[in-house]
Amino acid sequence: ADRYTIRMRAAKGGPHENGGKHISGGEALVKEEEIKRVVHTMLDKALDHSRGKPDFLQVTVEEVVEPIDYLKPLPIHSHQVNSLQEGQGKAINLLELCGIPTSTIEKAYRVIANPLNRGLRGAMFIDIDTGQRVDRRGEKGVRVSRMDWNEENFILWATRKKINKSLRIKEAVTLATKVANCPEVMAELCWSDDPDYLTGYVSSIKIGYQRISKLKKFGDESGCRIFFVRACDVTSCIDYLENRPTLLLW
Ligand code: PML
Repeated sequence: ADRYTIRMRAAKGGPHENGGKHISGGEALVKEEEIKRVVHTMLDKALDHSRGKPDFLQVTVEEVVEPIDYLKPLPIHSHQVNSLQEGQGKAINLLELCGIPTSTIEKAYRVIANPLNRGLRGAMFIDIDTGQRVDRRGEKGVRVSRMDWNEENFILWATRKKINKSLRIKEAVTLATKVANCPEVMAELCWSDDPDYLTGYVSSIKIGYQRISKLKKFGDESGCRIFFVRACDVTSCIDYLENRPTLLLW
C-alpha cells in the first residue's frame, strides 16, 4: 500500500531557522486513508497551547518511495530513583555499560552545560573518543524523522509491559529504537524539555530502553538529547536518522 510520512513542527517567534522557539513537533508514517485523521491529531497537538501559542506551524506530507525498515521496539526497563543525583548517577552507570568512556561522559556533561548548546530542537552527536560535539548542526541539532509506531500495536505492547499508554512514551521509544539501530550510535541519553516531565532514559541495542524516573529538576525547561557516536561518517548517520522510513512492530 502507498505510505506517507507526515511531519509537523510548531514554533513561536517565527520558524525555527529564524530563531523561533520550538513548541511542538510530530512524526507519522501512515497509509493514504489515514492522512486526514493524523494531520488533525497533529494540529490538535500543535494548537493545544499547553506549551505556548505558536505563530508558526508547518505540516509536511510526503509519499514514501524507499522500502520501509521494520524494527522491534527496544526492551524496556524502568528505574525508580529518589533524587536527581541518584538518577544522574544511574544514567552515568548505564552509559558506561554501553561502553562510553567515563572521561567522554564527563565531557558530554560540560557540552550540555554550555549555553551555546541550550534549547536545541534536535539531538547532538558526541564523539565517544573525544567527548566533542560532532554533528555540526548548531542550534538546530539533528531531528530524527520519518518514523512511527502503529497505535494498536503500541497499546498491545504498553498493556503487556504495564507502561503508561502515553503519546510521549510511544514517540520516545520509537525514536530511541530507530537511533539504537544506527550502527554508529553506541548510546543515547535523553530527558525532556517539558518543565514538569522529569523522566528520561538511556538507551542502546545492548541495554535496551532504560527509563529513569528523575533526570532533571522540576521546572527546568532545558532538555537533553545526545547520541554517543563512534568516529563515523556523520553525514550518512544523519541521513539515516532523518530520512530512512522506519516503523516499529512488536
Ligand atoms: C518516558 O519514557 O517516559 C519518556 C522520556 C523522554 C521524553 C522526552 C520527551 O519529552 O519527548
